[in-house]
Amino acid sequence: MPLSLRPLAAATLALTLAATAQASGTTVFADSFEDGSVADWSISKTNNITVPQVILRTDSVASGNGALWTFFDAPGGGTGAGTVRASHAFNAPVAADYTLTLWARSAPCSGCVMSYQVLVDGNLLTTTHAPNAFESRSFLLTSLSAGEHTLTLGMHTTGASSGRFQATFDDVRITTLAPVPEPASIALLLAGLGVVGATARRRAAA
Ligand SMILES: [Ca+2]
Repeated sequence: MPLSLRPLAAATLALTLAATAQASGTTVFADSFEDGSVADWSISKTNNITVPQVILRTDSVASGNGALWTFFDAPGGGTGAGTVRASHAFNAPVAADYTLTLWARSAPCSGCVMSYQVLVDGNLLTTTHAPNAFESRSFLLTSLSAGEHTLTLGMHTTGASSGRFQATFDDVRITTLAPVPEPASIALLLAGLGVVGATARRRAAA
């Protein structure tokens, strides 16, 4: 190996070792709703819903003592189809495939269909009718770009007459198996590249 390539090889090896250490998977977002608040989730809704609710649920959870509850109460006479959603930002540290897992359920609906919905960056991943029973779901987020993204969870009904229209979520987690370099290994890489640059400058000067 030419002498000038050795520092670069060392830097590459350092990065590879750092990457290998992270290969067991990295969680970039998780919420099990056990901290007693969902105030960090923002609310959105369709125009016909007057009182959207995104609150902590404690009486029906998939695990622990809290879950995210999206719902509205329709007055008698109905509001038609409606949606209430909760959104939260998450950061993807590297461009890669990510996995979103969660538990969700909706509720029965007489004369209509009530579903839970999952969206990432506004793209609908599913609309699922799951009356009365939590189900475990997993979604592959393919080729997510590095940077900030938005996770949205909510309920949708095809037609609300009167009563409560709802969906509940728990144990939300986003992970990736892609190497996510820690700041220390990034510094090591930059230091390695600095050595390469210094070596090249010395050779150019010689
Ligand atoms: Ca929980």
